[in-house]
This record gives sequence, structure tokens and C-alpha cells, in this order.
Amino acid sequence: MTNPLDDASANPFEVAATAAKEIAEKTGVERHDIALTLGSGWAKAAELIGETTATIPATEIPGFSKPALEGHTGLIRSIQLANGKRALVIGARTHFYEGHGVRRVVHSVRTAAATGAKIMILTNGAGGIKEHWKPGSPVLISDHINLTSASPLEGATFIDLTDLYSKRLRELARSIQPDLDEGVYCQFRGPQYETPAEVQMAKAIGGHIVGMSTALEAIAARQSGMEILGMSLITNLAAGIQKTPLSHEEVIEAGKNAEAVISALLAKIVTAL
Ligand code: 8IG
Repeated sequence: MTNPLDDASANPFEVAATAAKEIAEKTGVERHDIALTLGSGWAKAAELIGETTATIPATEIPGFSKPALEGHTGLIRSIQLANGKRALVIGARTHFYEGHGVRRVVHSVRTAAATGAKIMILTNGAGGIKEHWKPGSPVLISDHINLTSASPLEGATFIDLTDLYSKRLRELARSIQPDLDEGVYCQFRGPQYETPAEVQMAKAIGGHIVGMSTALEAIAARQSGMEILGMSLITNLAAGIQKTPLSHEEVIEAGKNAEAVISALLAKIVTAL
């Protein structure tokens, strides 16, 4: 199946609207209130936030790509929360390093907005720069530095990014877990992890978390008018901060070990929204 977003003349917002319509039909849910993108380590939250009423393989929805990574299940779920709200859970993320362009990277966020979602929760697995952070700890994203040289905005679209990662939502998260630390997320293009020198650069310019997603998605979410909560699972200390080489297996392992705890935390936050 060809991806409609690969047609350069397509309007990405129209593709997102079509995708949202398809989700409404397939889930039987006209509007969703909240959307979540679950990154590495966060998948279990889908089971904890409420009752899943529909599950759709993302590839059945226009504009979505096949998952490139194991651990990214590629499913879209509609969940009914205990408070009656509806959550759309996106278990499929397209990363910028896959090379399919930014439109594909942010399509899930634009689709979430088109389903009616007013709050976008973006989660990821990432490297930590603060030395006292322990692998397996969740942290809040307070702001970001976009080091991809890319943007989801096209043309002269000047959008304010003050309070991009909602202070209100960070405070709400801290009302549930008061010791949650926060930091500035630096999105690198990847897929290689950083060199120790690049990590020192990120630190020098004010970064605390290094990753390969989220910043571009947050920009698109803001463009679509959503309020954003960003959370990283620190699966490893960034290169050179930790004394041993980074391994993808280690990262997956840390995610698995932390999954139950951080998923329960996220479920509590969602319930409090
Ligand atoms: I998980 O150390 C995970 N994702 N860029 N650096 C970057 N992305 C990551 C890292 C990391 N760990």
C-alpha cells in the first residue's frame, strides 16, 4: 500500500482528517479527548489506563507506516477511562531517522488532533545527562532543543513555543509523584547514539535528556493546538556520562524492568486529567 503522505502535493492535514475519520469508523468512537504516544518502556500503560474498546493495526489507517522497531507494537487503541473520557493510544511511532520525512513523523500527532484530542502525551525512552539519574527513572520534559535541523512546519508558519510542555500538566504529574525530576530534551537525528563530545555539547547548551523523537512531534502538537505532556524514561545515562558503552539490548532491558512502575504512574496521571 502506498502512503498518501509520500505524494508531495498531498495536504498533510487532509490526510490526518481522513485518518481520524477512519479511526472514528473503526473504533465506533466519534471523538477522543486525550492521545498518548507510548515509546520504549511505556507500552504497558495502555492496559492500565482503562478498558480497551477497539484495537487497530496502524497500517490500516491512511498515512501510518509499518513499525521499524521491535518493541513498537504498531497498534492504535481506543480506551474508555473510568471518568468517561476517551483516550487514543498510539503504539506506532515513525522516527525521523527512518528517512521518510517529517510529515510521516508527525502524522500520528496530527491524526490525534483531528480525532478531537486536546491533550497529547508524548513518551519516550532516552539517555540522561544528569549524573544522579538512575536508569529506569521517569522524568518530565520541561522544554526541548531541536537538533534535527528539521521542522514539521511548512512555509512561513511562525508558532510560539513558550510553555510547549505544559506547566499545568507537569504540576499535575508532580501532584501524583512529587519527586519527579524534569529536564530539557535534546532531539538528535540518530540513529547512532551520540558521541561523548556531542553529549557534552548538549549539556553545555542546556540539555539534560538526549533522544531521537518527541521534539518534532511536540511542535506539530502545538501547531494543532493541543496541550502537551512529555515524559522520558531514562533507560541509560548518555554516552560518556555512563562509563560503559551503550547497547540497544541494555536499553530494552532497562525499559522492560521499569515498565510496570512507570506505566502505573502514567495511568494515574491520565486518570487525574
Ligand atoms: I532509549 O542515549 C535511548 N534513546 N539520542 N541517546 C539518544 N537516544 C536514546 C538514548 C541515548 N537512549
